[in-house]
Amino acid sequence: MLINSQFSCPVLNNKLTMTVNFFRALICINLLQGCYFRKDEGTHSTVHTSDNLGLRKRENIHKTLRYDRPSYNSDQLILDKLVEVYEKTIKPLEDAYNYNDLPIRTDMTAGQIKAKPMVLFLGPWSTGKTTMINYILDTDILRVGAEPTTSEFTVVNYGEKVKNTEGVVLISDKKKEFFPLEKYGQNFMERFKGVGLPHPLLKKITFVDTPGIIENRKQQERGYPFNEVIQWFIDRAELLFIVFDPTKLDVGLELETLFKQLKGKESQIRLILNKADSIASQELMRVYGALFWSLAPLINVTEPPRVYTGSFWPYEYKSNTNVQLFKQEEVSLLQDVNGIIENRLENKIAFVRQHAARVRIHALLVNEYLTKFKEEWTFFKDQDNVAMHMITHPEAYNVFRSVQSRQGISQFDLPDVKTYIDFFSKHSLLSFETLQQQCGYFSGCPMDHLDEAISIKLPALLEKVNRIKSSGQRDEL
Ligand SMILES: Nc1nc2c(ncn2[C@@H]2O[C@H](COP(=O)(O)OP(=O)(O)OP(=O)(O)O)[C@@H](O)[C@H]2O)c(=O)[nH]1
Ligand SMILES: [Mg+2]
Repeated sequence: MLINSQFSCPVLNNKLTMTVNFFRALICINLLQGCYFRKDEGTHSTVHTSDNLGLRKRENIHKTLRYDRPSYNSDQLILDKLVEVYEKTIKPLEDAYNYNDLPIRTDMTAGQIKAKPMVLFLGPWSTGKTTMINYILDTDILRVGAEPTTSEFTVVNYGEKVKNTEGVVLISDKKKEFFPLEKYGQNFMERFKGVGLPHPLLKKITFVDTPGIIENRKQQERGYPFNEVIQWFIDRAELLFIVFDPTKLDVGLELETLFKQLKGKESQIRLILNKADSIASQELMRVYGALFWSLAPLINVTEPPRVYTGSFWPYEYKSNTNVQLFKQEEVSLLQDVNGIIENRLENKIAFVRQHAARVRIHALLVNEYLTKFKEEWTFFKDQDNVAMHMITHPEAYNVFRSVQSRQGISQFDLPDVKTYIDFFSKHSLLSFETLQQQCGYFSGCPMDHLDEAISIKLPALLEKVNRIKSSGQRDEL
């Protein structure tokens, strides 16, 4: 790698020869500045500005992110246990009621449970999403540019050396987290890729870069279901950075669609007002207000999302700007990244529990349709007609209301009628068994197992995580 790469270190700004690079590497290591490899100039679009700014120091990043954090044996055991709970108590009902064929979300696999936490970068085009990933990882391997640049969903993962991987390869391993993306077809596969980098942070976390949103272009024109793919990543990401450029805040229909898709993930969203040193402080305040004003109707929570203001690229801050604030904001943002590494197990347990609750609602609903069908159908009525009427008019049979009142489920957690019209067009209502029919003398009832997982097993696992963490007795791997 040394032969093809130019070594770049933030503390030393000039281009030097290979020999000199070797010494720079030593100096960098000594200074604990952490130096990673930049590809040769010319093989990527450069991000140098006409201002010819120098490179900034990276102590903040290194100090905050603590790359030397160990991995623990007990973490692996907890994840194994979580997979076991999923496979024994949730999956049987998923399979019995074809949960994965619901038009709304979310598939789950052992690979996803064991996957590293994911940080997803979203937002309008050319706001600096890719530059930000390059900056955090001290590389310039990902292509950036002033025009719409990223056209692929790009997974940035750990690799012993710099390596590009095609989407088909990422998707082909059934045991890995990206396998379910196969369903989005060949066109998407061509717009999906992986980049491996030898950066220690990537042993703990995965970054996913996304194509920027372009307001005057319909996302459908991309040749694959862009919004569904985005939703897949949104559902799985532990942290979502939505990046804005203060010089071009255009909040239009496409961004509005994106915010609708973020429903339920509000606590994991961070808005980033990037390139903040490219405008004067007073103007920045105005833009900050405008951003909130435009986004307020799109975000349905009482607590406003956290906005980070800064300039997340490797060049020095412009003079006469609020450098101190930007540096503090950068530390806070990196602490959020730290947080999802620290809370990986808790988040995974919550993710599986939320999934279990959705599978439960689905199973209860299908069971309710079936029960009502059995009450309604008599020998003299046509089965298909009765089923069809029930599916298209569930309100006439109190299907949703019964589930809601008997099971204490919030109205907002119930899918809509249309979802089930779609679902039953794929699977005949009469092809399913009721929950009761699935109970076995020795094996018990699948719904009881699921309830036990939600109310006992998963909370117990969470408690165990807290106990292990607070005891401080964790075996390093
Ligand atoms: N002044 C300034 N410019 C930046 C900053 N970050 C990125 N840029 C520039 O903004 C342009 C777009 O950067 P990208 O990283 O390609 O933006 P992106 O959001 O990934 O764009 P798409 O992939 O098209 O969605 C490039 O010319 C960058 O050099 C920053 O913090 N300050
Ligand atoms: Mg990009």
